Amino acid sequence: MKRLIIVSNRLPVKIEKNDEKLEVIPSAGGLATGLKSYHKSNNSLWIGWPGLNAESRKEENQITTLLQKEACLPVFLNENLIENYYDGFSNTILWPLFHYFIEYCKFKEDFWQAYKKVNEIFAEAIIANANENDTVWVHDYQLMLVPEILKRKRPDLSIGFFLHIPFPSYEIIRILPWREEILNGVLGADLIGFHTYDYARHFISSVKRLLGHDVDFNKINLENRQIYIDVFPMGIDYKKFEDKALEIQTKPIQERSKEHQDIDRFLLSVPNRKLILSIDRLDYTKGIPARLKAFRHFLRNHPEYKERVSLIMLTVPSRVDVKQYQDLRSEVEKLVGSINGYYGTINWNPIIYFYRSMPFDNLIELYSSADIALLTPLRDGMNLVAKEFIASKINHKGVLILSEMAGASKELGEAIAVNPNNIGDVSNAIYKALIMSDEDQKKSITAMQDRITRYDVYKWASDFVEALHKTEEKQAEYQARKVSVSLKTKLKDAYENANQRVLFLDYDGTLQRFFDTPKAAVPDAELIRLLNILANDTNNELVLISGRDQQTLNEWFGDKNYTIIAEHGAWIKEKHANWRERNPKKSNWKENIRPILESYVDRTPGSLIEEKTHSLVWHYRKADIELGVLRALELRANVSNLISNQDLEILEGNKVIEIKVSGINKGSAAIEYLTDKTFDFLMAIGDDWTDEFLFKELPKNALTIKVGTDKSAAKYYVDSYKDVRTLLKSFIENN
Ligand code: GDG
Repeated sequence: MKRLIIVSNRLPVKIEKNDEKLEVIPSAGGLATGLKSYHKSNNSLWIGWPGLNAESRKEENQITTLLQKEACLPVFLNENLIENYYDGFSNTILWPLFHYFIEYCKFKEDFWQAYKKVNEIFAEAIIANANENDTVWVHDYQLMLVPEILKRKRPDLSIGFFLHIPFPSYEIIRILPWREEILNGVLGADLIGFHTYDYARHFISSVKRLLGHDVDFNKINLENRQIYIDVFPMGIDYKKFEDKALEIQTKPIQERSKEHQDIDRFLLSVPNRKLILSIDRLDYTKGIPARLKAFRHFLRNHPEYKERVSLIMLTVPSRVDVKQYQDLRSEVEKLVGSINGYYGTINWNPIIYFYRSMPFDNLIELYSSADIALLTPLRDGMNLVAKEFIASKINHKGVLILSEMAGASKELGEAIAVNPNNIGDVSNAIYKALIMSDEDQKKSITAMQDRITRYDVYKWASDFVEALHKTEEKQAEYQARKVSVSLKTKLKDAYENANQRVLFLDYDGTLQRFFDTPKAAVPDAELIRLLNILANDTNNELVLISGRDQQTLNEWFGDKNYTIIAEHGAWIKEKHANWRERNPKKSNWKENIRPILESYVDRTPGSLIEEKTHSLVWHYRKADIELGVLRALELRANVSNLISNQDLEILEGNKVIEIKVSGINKGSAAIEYLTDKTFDFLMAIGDDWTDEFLFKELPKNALTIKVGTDKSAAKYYVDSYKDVRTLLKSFIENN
């Protein structure tokens, strides 16, 4: 049976050594808390670092045995690797960069080497434990190279990757010295998931710009595979929070925990006292100093709230060995001290500060008792605390103030959204939250609860895994139609057994690779030799059928004994005959369209116009890819208005927009060519959608082959022009 293997830097539990005794303790952090519940109920295996450096082989074995009970498998890393891979590359390069804290990045080669090494170690551990066709789900920024290593070594595995932190804009990722390696690493996956559309769009844009891959909406077309990109906003274990909140609230007062009773007493000691809560790891991305300054601004501007409102701030120690985190702690503690010192009274501390983590029950007590959650990260992949606060509000009272820089803000539209950098804005939001009516609180809390209860962590995880299986099916369908070794033999047999063969071959992208400018794609000697041998066989008719202009094709192949169909069928030169225009039509339509295309050339650096007898073509292969696509859309809309009453049409090819006289296409040209001819072997090969006319119009028994991974009417697929050449070569080789 197929099994799911979850892979992340940390396991959902960590091993600690207390008094020489090994103990299993739940891990903190968003990924671990979120996915743990799904893992438990799905019979999966979780591979990750156990959080402790084993001192001996014996200890490693003990840890492995302890973790087996949790369906976990440890990856052991030594101290030096952890320092360079985790503290180093992951947390002083990728983490700050992806959260737009460029000034915190330290680009060090040693870090990179360790990151590569650890990713290899993880991949090896997966390979050693994965059965054939298992599903592997790799998590987060520490393991971005793992998908590529796995795909290379174990192509049978179905691989998903999910990034829990933001994916930054192209302008940021391009700074990274190892940007191509990181992107290629992730592209080993079959499905890549992000929390929000913005992150997905940044990723796609970086892949297009830095690697030059073709992207078709949310699908990246590599030469031999398709990779899907999608958005899966991570949810929480809603029921767990709701049930615990219910249990806590219905507990008789005397049975409540000491902490809970303290909170109750604190709130009751002053009439209408309010509690604001913030919970985060102590991390510079969470915007803690700015939040404190905003609270100070609020206290200054609203003295009427003296002794009536307190901010409980739980900051959980994190990455304590990294200097920026140590500096941040000092800054936060200084600010807390100065605010309490200035505004506090004998009976009241405006800020109640904790620097530690708390047991789950205490966390829920805080969530349920707080009137307001103030969550103001400067950047945050999602922010699960926001969702947990909402889920714990079983009495529908409470207000969420949420940074618009947190991924969660996309789903929690009813929260008070703030720009965390705008201290006045946050201070106003606090006031607004304090005076919000019960009715309004209920309305927004209920709306948010409805949403996050539906898309909880189980739904999130099962949606991802299901989408990954669907990708597998799509890949399988593509692979099934791919010209395999056995199919190649069948095609060769059919070729050899036939006496009257017709081969329709497109040129660019089919027989030849793409170049920056169309003129540069001159046929090489090897190709000419191959085509000549095919054409010289008296049983063959070789038809070059291309969108290219007639002059160039004539220059390149005019003296050969091939039939040439140029400009998508506007011109034909049958073997040994002269060129003939198929659908002569004279008009001055170009004079109206050319200036428009010229304006696009002016505004889109790198693009150019090509003129053919019956068409004008705008090429944007060399332009900035995103601008090119945008302009192509614009141009299409512009021109379609203009040509609506004329006998013209727009064709969109591979990085080209062609405006041409209508009714002329490769399909009709091929059919006309075949009239009165007999044949017992018909093959057509092409790469873009102008070739689809050909695939659709040819008789049913034609062997149609598409180059590339796009959806096609062709019967079979090959990956690239190289495979086309290999296939054709196999026809003329004697075995
Ligand atoms: C990363 C991304 C993304 C916190 N303090 C205690 C405690 N927690 C739990 C919370 C929550 C989790 O830790 C924190 O999750 P976040 O999502 O807020 O933040 P990160 O750890 O930075 O997580 C983040 C997440 O991955 C998931 O994709 O949302 O953007 O940065 O579950 O409840 N739990 C306990 N005691 C504490 O003191 N028991």
